Amino acid sequence: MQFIDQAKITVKAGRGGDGIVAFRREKYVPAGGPSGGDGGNGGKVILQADSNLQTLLDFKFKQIILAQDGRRGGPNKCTGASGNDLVLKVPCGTEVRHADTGVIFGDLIADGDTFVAAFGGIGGLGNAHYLSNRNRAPEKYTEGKDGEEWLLHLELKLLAEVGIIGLPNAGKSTLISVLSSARPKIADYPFTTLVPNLGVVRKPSGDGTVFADIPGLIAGAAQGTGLGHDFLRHIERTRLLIHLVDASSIDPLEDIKTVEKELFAYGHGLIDRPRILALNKKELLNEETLRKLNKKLSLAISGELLFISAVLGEGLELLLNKAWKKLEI
Ligand SMILES: Nc1nc2c(ncn2[C@@H]2O[C@H](COP(=O)(O)OP(=O)(O)OP(=O)(O)O)[C@@H](O)[C@H]2O)c(=O)[nH]1
Ligand SMILES: [Mg+2]
Repeated sequence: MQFIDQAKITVKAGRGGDGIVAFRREKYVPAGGPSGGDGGNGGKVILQADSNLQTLLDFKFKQIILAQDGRRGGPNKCTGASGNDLVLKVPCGTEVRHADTGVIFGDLIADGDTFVAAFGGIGGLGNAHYLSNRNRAPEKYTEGKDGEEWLLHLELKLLAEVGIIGLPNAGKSTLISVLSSARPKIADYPFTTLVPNLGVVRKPSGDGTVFADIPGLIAGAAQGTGLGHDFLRHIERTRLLIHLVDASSIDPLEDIKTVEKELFAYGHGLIDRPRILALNKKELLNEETLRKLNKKLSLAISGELLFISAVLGEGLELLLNKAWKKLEI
C-alpha cells in the first residue's frame, strides 16, 4: 500500500436551493395566496477520523470534493430537500490547514472525530414569505446561497507515543519488529525503510503503546536531504524518542551528533523531547571496545545510555522499562 501523508484538496459544500414563486390553485378559491416553498440547504463537507485508515491515499486521486446541492422549493410551501452531507474519512492524526495561509482549521485525533470543512449554502426563500397586507400576490423569492469552498492542505501526523529514530541501518526496524508484531522490511543497507512503520508494544499493565519506526535520518535531513525530513513530522506528536545508534559504526559519537543536529534544526520542540539513547548491535563489539566506547560516550553525553542487541534481544527489557518510566512522568 502506498503511504501518502499529505494532500491538497478543494472542498465545496452544496449550494442552497432557490426559493420559488407559486400560488395556490384550488378549485373554489378564486385568488389563491402565494405558496412558493423555500429551497433546501446545501450539504456540508465533513471530515471524519477513522482508525482503519493509515494514509491519505484516497485524496491523491480525488482532489475536488463536492457535497450535494439543496433542491428548489416546491409549490404548496414545500421546502426543497436538503443536500446530503458528504463525509470524508481520514486517518486519525490528520491535521487540516487552509492551504493558502497555513492556518490550522482542525485536527482529527480520535476515531470518530469530525470537522465540518465546508458549510452548505442556505436555501432561498419562496414567495410565501413575502405575503403582506400591501402585497397579496408577491412575485419575490430569493436564490439559494453558494456553499463554502476551501482549498485545504491535509497532513497526516502519526499518533505514536514513542518514536524510534537514528541513522540509516542502525537497526530501527529490527527493534520495532522484535518489540511488536510489526513486520517491516529489514536489510543490510541504508534506507530500507521508506515509510514509517507502526507497532504496538504492550506495557506491563497490558495497555498498548504505539511505537513508530521512521526512515533513517542523515545530515541535512531537516533541510530535506534524504528521506528523513518528510517523516520527522510523524514524530512531532511522540512523547518519547528512542535514539538508536549502531555501536559498531566507525564513530558512534559522530553519528549521535548528526542526528541530534537534525532534531535541533527541525524544530517543533523535538530537541527537548525526552530521549533514550540506545547503542545497538553490542554483540559485535568485544568487552574492551565496549568499555572504551561507554567511557567515551559517557564523558561526551549528559543523558544515560544503554547498550542493546536488537537481534539477540539483549537489553530490551531494560530499554522498555526506561521507556515506561519516562512516559509516566
Ligand atoms: N549484528 C546486529 N545486527 C543488527 C542488529 N539490529 C539490526 N541489525 C542489522 O542491521 C541491518 C539494518 O537493520 P534495519 O533494522 O533494517 O535498520 P534501520 O535502522 O531500520 O535502517 P533504515 O530503514 O535503512 O533506516 C540489518 O542487516 C539488521 O539485521 C543487532 O542487534 N546486531
Ligand atoms: Mg528501517
